[in-house]
Amino acid sequence: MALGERVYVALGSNVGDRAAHLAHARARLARLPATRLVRVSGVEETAPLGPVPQGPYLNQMVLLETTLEPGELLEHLHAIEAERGRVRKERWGPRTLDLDIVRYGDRAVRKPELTIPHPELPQRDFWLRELAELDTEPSPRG
Ligand code: A4P
Ligand code: MG
Repeated sequence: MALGERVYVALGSNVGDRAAHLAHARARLARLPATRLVRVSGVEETAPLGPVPQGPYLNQMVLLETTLEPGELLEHLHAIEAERGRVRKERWGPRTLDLDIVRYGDRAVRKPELTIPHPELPQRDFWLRELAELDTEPSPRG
């Protein structure tokens, strides 16, 4: 049974044990209140985007179903980032864990602290690939 909105959350890490940061995020997202972790994309290593010199990222996207409001979900995402020691220094700089809301059902949000759909979506090939992967029905067994 569908539970709330279909929400796509992007995971990114380029500092420390990147795979462990993503695994922590997946485990925590699966345990959020009023939320179900529906599917996860493959993990992909990507060259860093943007003006700041930094190491390569591991990126992944997950599909959630949730009845949380976007602002509530964002608070949970910030808490999970903080658990991995995320420090906000420069925009687009290196980070242990970044959790971005890419899409939230069909909703559009334009607030200073939250823009949905994420404005970088059309520019990020790996996000578009991961979205397509999550939207492809798993092939039937056999
Ligand atoms: N915020 C606004 N909209 C959203 C949203 N849809 N989801 C606000 C999540 N947060 C959103 O973010 C700054 C503020 O954005 C948050 O407090 C939230 O209220 P931040 O995480 O502190 O800073 P940031 O991540 O540096 O900025 P931003 O604009 O989120 O950048 P991105 O898009 O996260 O880009 N290269 C590769 N290969 N892979 C990456 O994943 N990521 C970035 C950061 C740069 N280069 C990368 C990657
Ligand atoms: Mg971010």
